[in-house]
Amino acid sequence: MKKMFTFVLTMALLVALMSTMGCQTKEVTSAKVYISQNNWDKAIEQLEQAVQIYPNDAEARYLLGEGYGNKGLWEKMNEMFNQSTALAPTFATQIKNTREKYWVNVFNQGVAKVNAKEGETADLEGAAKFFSDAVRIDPSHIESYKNLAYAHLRSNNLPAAIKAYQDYLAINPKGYVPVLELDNGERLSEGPAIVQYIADLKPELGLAPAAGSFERYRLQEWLAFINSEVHKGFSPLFNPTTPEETKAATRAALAGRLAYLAGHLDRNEYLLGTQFTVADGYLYTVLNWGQWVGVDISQWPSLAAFVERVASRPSVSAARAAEAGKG
Ligand SMILES: N[C@@H](CCC(=O)N[C@@H](CS)C(=O)NCC(=O)O)C(=O)O
Repeated sequence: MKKMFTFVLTMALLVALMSTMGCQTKEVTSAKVYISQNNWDKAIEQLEQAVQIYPNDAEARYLLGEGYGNKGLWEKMNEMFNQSTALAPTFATQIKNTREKYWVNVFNQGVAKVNAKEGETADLEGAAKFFSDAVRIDPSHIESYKNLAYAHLRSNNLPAAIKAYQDYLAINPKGYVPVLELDNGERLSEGPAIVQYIADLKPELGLAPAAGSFERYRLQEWLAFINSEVHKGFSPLFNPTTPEETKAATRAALAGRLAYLAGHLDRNEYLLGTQFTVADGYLYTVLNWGQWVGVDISQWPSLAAFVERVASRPSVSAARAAEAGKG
């Protein structure tokens, strides 16, 4: 009886140990070695065997999804990712990050094809191919549809442009970015609402003053100003159909708003004083647009200094690196 008890206890301990140590099959172990050597063909071979032999191995399905992504097999990638998360949530964060990594990479390649260098012509069909891959990687990413519609439109493929635009409107009927989709499927649009939502997820960081405080209304005052006066002040300059005369008037109106901001930033480090908030992040983003549309920010030294100040924040350089696909 005592012997039996010792045996059961040993087995129970082994099982507990294996689950904490992450018991790994030999196929997954060799796949990881191949991955570290960047030999995805061999890794996929091992992982395909692993999912056959151990259909409930969430890690094998996650890694196989990554392998398929590496080969540009986006549907198979998503199938594996979905199966992995259905089995266990263990790899959910890695899956999210991997999908984002592939999306950023493919989306940026599409953008590079649209934005041809001086003397080159844009490769719009190549761009459309990248943007439709971006849609396949993550159908919830609204920017892919918008850019896909644009690439098709510029290459005069009207039916494809309309289809992409309809898909885009299905996500945000307002027809513009940004839209934030939450894990529960709820969608939130309008930049000022989105950034406040994000700030309130981590109130301890002080990215927005507490809701209900007077300072919170100051923040909203700035967000409204940036949104309707500065952000939307730039919009006609991005539109290739805007006549030059209108563009000149737009730049003049915008200069007035920027001069007002420069006066405030002559006296303050950040919009709300000394504390960096989401309004500064938003302002930094829109001020960066100047270089693309002929608005020279350096004519307002305090604005140029503000841009430098925000850019040198470690979280900002990390975000920019991630956006460029280097994070
Ligand atoms: N009020 C919106 C404005 C967003 C907006 O203007 N987005 C631009 C990109 S920066 C856009 O998607 N424009 C496309 C369009 O208006 O068709 C917000 O705050 O989110």
